[in-house]
Amino acid sequence: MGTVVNAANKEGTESALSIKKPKVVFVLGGPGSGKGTQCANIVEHFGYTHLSAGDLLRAEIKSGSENGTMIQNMISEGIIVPAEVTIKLLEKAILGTKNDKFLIDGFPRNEENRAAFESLTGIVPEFVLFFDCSEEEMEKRLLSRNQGRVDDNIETIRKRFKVFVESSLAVIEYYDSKGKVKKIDAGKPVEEVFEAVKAIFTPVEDKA
Ligand code: UP5
Ligand code: MG
Repeated sequence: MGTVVNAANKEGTESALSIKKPKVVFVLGGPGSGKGTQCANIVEHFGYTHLSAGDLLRAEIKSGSENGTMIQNMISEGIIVPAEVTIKLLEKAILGTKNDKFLIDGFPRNEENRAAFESLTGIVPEFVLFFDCSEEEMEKRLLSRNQGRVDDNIETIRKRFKVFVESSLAVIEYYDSKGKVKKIDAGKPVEEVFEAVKAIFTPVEDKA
C-alpha cells in the first residue's frame, strides 16, 4: 500500500513541475568559491529566486525531520546526501514559489544527483555558472566565515575539497561537453566577480 501512495505522490509532483516548466540555472563551484554571495547579487539585479541546496538541507535538520540526523552527520563529514532527499526539498521549494526563474546553488554535486534530477523533474538547466577558485583562497574564506557552520573546520574543509574534486567536477565536465558551462574567475574580489556574472545575465540587446 505504501508503494501505491508513494507512486501517486511522485506522479503528482512530476506533473506539477512539468506544467510549471521553471527556468533553472545551476550555480556550481568549490566550497567557499562564493556561490551564495553571488546568488544574492543575481537575485537583486535579475529577479531570480535563489535555492541553496545546502541551506535547504540545513533547514531540514532544524525542522526536526526524520532525515535530520542523517543529513547532519553527512554534512559534518562533507559527504553528499542521497539525491532523492535533496531533490524532494528542491521540488517543494520550486513548487512553493510563484517565480519561474531559479538559481540552484550547490546542486547537482555528483553524477547520481544530476541524472536523478533530470529524470525525476524533466528539467534541463539553461546553463551552468561555474565559480572557479583556488583551494588556497577558498580555505582562507571558509576559515574566516564565522557563521557557526559545523563543516567550517579545517578537517571537514579538506574533506569537502576532496569530494568536490572526486565527484562534483565530473558534473561540470558533463555540462561542459554539452556547451552549457559559463566559467567565472571567482578568486577576485566580490565586486569584480559580480561584474563578470552580470555580463552573463544581461540580455545581449542591453549590452550596448
Ligand atoms: N566571500 C565570498 N566571495 C568572496 C570573494 N570574492 N572574495 C573574498 N571573500 C569572499 O562565501 C564563503 C565566504 O567567503 C563568505 O564568508 C563570503 O563572505 C566570502 P559563500 O558565498 O558562502 O561561498 P559558497 O560557495 O556558497 O560556500 P559554501 O561553504 O556554502 O559552499 P559548499 O558548497 O561547501 O556548501 P553547501 O552549503 O552548498 O553544502 C554544504 C554540505 O551540504 C555539503 O558538503 C554536503 O555535505 C551537503 N550537500 C549535499 O549533500 N547535497 C547538496 O546538493 C548540497 C549540499
Ligand atoms: Mg553556500
